[in-house]
Amino acid sequence: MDDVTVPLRPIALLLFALSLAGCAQYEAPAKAEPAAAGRRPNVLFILTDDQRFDALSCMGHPHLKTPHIDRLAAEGLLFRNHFCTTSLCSPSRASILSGLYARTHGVSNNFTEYPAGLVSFPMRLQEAGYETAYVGKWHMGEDNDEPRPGFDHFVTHKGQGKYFDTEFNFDGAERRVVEGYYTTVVTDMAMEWIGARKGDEPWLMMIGHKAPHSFYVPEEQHRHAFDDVAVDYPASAFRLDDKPAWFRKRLDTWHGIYGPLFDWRKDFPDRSPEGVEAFARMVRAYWGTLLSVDESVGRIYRFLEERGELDNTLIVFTSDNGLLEGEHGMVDKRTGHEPSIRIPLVVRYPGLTPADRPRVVEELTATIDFAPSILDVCGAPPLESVHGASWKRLAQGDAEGWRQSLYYEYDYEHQFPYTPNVRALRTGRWKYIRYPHGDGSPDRHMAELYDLEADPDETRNLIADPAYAGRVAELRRELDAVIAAAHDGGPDEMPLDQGIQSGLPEESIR
Ligand SMILES: [Ca+2]
Repeated sequence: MDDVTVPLRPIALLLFALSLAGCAQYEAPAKAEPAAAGRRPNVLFILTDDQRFDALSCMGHPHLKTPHIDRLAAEGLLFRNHFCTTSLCSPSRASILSGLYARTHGVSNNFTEYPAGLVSFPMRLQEAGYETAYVGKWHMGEDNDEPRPGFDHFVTHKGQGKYFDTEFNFDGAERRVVEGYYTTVVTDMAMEWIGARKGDEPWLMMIGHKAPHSFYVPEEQHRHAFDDVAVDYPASAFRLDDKPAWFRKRLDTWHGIYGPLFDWRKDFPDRSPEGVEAFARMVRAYWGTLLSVDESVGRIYRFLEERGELDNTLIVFTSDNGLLEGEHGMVDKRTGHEPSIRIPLVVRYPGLTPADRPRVVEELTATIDFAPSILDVCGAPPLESVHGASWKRLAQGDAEGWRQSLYYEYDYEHQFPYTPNVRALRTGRWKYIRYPHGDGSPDRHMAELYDLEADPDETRNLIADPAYAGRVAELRRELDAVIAAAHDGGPDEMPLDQGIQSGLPEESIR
């Protein structure tokens, strides 16, 4: 086990987080503090839904232009190696709020409420005197649109919401259909609430976008933005010989490239070469929804600037999980592969990094780091126990002793039987993925090993190569240790893997 692998020891990590918070309270303000030093920053947390790490022009996307999000990065921090610890909406959202892995917070699927007694970072900020609000997709508790603890103002809807004309519940007092495009509507609501603040107390605004979640519907002006871009199935979709057999079983399903593609293909499965056109239309529509998100970021940036609050606001732009766009023959997420687990993170706050001195962070960071980081930056009391760590010091150039590996977990869902149980370890260079059956018996699916330095697209599975047997054994030992620590020594319980199924999910939960 590596000495500098922070997440392996929750108690040491807790002490570490406490010591950081202690420093934040007593240290002299850094030179980079804005003029309003001493005043705690506002927090604007912008959460997109299913945005993969490279769906930003500042992360190198060849077609999608996101100048407003890029500007945040150019004036702040671009985290290039940021990950979710479970690639699924509700579990990941609960990890963002709590700083805990899914197994510990207990939201292991999309049908579970955030636990009533579990403290979140918004609750801590509210206790510390922040005015707090949440607007948009919450999605922990499929049929519940009522207000949740920790927020003075709470506007959400049941389930996934719709790209147009969603019915929102306003503070539990009124349900009303708000006409218009979802991204614009939640942006308006957020600015209205921020605009009503009198400036006496700092505020937290969390915006939960629907975009770019399926079923992708771009705004009218962006509907044809990518019509001229040629889109093909990725090469990795046709290199499945050294991959686990379940990849091939997924190909024709709801989550495979030959399946219905979130209704972009009407006749399926379709393995014909012409079938790629439906796939191309789907991918272009996904990009199109993100153009509106970028415009939303630009509107709020200007709004904060006009209010004189831009430089005293910690702006966080991120997503709950990534998305496979045909890699390995897959669509959707849930798996341990890079497009599924790696997500965007852009942060702007001159109190961390002056706007004329932007910084790129290469260290491995994760959803479980948000709660400790935001509380640390705001000088609020930390949560008692978290699996994540504060990246405040990374933002200031101190990476000493930072984690060298990340744990990834996903539990098989009988409602979406297209991905096995997943337990994986991602280091700077290596990724090891295994698929436990769920009853403690030997794994029945082939595991995977990738050298991400030589093969960032995970095209060559090295698991069966005897030259890597020692590497596999080492990564397996570390994964077991991380799992034991993440579960506080308890058993790693998970559902039984009932295999890849071909049926479609229930219509109401798609
Ligand atoms: Ca999501």
